[in-house]
Amino acid sequence: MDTSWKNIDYLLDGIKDANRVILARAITLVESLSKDDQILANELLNALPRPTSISRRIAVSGSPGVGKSTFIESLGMQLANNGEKVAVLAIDPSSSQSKGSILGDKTRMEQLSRHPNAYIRPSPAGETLGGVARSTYASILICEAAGFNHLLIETVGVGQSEITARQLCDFFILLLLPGAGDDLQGIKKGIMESADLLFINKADGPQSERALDTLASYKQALHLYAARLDDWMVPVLTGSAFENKGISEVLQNINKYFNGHESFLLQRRSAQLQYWFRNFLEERIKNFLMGNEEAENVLIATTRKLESGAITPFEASEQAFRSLVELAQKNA
Ligand SMILES: Nc1nc2c(ncn2[C@@H]2O[C@H](COP(=O)(O)OP(=O)(O)OP(=O)(O)O)[C@@H](O)[C@H]2O)c(=O)[nH]1
Ligand SMILES: [Mg+2]
Repeated sequence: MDTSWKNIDYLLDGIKDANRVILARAITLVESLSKDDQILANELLNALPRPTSISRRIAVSGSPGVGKSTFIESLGMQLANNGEKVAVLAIDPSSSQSKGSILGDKTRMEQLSRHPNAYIRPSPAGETLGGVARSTYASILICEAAGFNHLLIETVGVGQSEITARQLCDFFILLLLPGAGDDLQGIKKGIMESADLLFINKADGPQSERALDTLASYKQALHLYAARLDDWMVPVLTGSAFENKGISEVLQNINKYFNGHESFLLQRRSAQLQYWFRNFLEERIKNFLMGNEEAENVLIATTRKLESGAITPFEASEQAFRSLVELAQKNA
C-alpha cells in the first residue's frame, strides 16, 4: 500500500491549496484507528494554519428521512453560489446499522458535490460515536484550514449524537415534518431546547397546509422554554428543501444570528474547547485502562482480593486507583 502521502508537509501544502484529493487523505488520516496514524494526525492538527476568519459551523439534525441531506444541498447551493466555501460533514453513529453512510446512496448531493466551492465528505461507517465525534471535529479543523468558511454537519437527531453535534456547531437547525405537531413527533424536549432554528420541511403539495398547523403548535411549544439568548427568539419556519422553498429565509436568519452575537459565539466556542478537551482526556484514560495488559492485571489482582473477602469494594477501588496511577507514571 502506498503510504508516501503520510507526510506532514505534503498534507499541509495540499490542505492550504484546498486540494480535494489531499483533503480526503488528511481526513482519512484523522479517522484512522492506527496508533501511528493517530500520532501523525495529532501532529498535523497542531500544525494546521489558523483560519483567518471565524467560520460558521452549522448542524442540521432531524429524524431519518426528514430531508436533512436535501436541505443541506439546497442551503449549500445558495451559499456556494454566493461565493462562500462550503464543506459538508456528517455525524452518523447509526451507519453501521443501516449499512451505508448518511451521505451515501440515498442522497448524493449531486449538484452541490459538483460545485467548485463545495467539498462533501462521506461519513465514516461503522465507527463508535466517540470515534466519529473525534474525527468529525478534526475534519472541521482541516476543512477550515483549507479555507472552507461554512461547515454543514448532518446528524440524526437521536440521543448522544445530537449532544455531540451541539458541541461541534455554532448554530443548530432541527428539521421536522408537517402534520405531527400535536405530539411533537416524539422529539425529546432536550433537542427542541437546544435548537437555534426549527424548519418544518416537506411543506409542499398536499402537505403545505398541514405545515402551517404544525408551525403554530411548535411556536406555542417553544414559548415554554426559556430563551438561551435574550434577543434570539428561535425562528420556526416552513418550506421545502426539495423545491428550495423557505431556504433563503433560513439563510437570512443564519446571517442575523452570526452577525449579532459575536461575543456569545466566542464564549460558546471556548466552552466547546473545554468540553472536547475533557472528552478526549476521558477517552484516553479509558483506552489506557482497556487496552493495557498491566492495567488489566491490576484489576484482576484486586478483584481476587475482593472475592476473598480481604477488602471491601471501597478499599478495592482505592487500591486499584493507586496502582493504576503508579502504572501510568511508569508508562508516561
Ligand atoms: N416532498 C418532499 N420530499 C422531500 C423533501 N426533502 C426531502 N425529501 C425526500 O425525502 C427523502 C429523504 O430525504 P433525505 O434528504 O435523504 O433525508 P435525510 O433526513 O437526509 O435521510 P437520512 O440521511 O436517511 O436520515 C428523499 O426521497 C427526498 O427526496 C421536501 O422538501 N419535500
Ligand atoms: Mg441524509
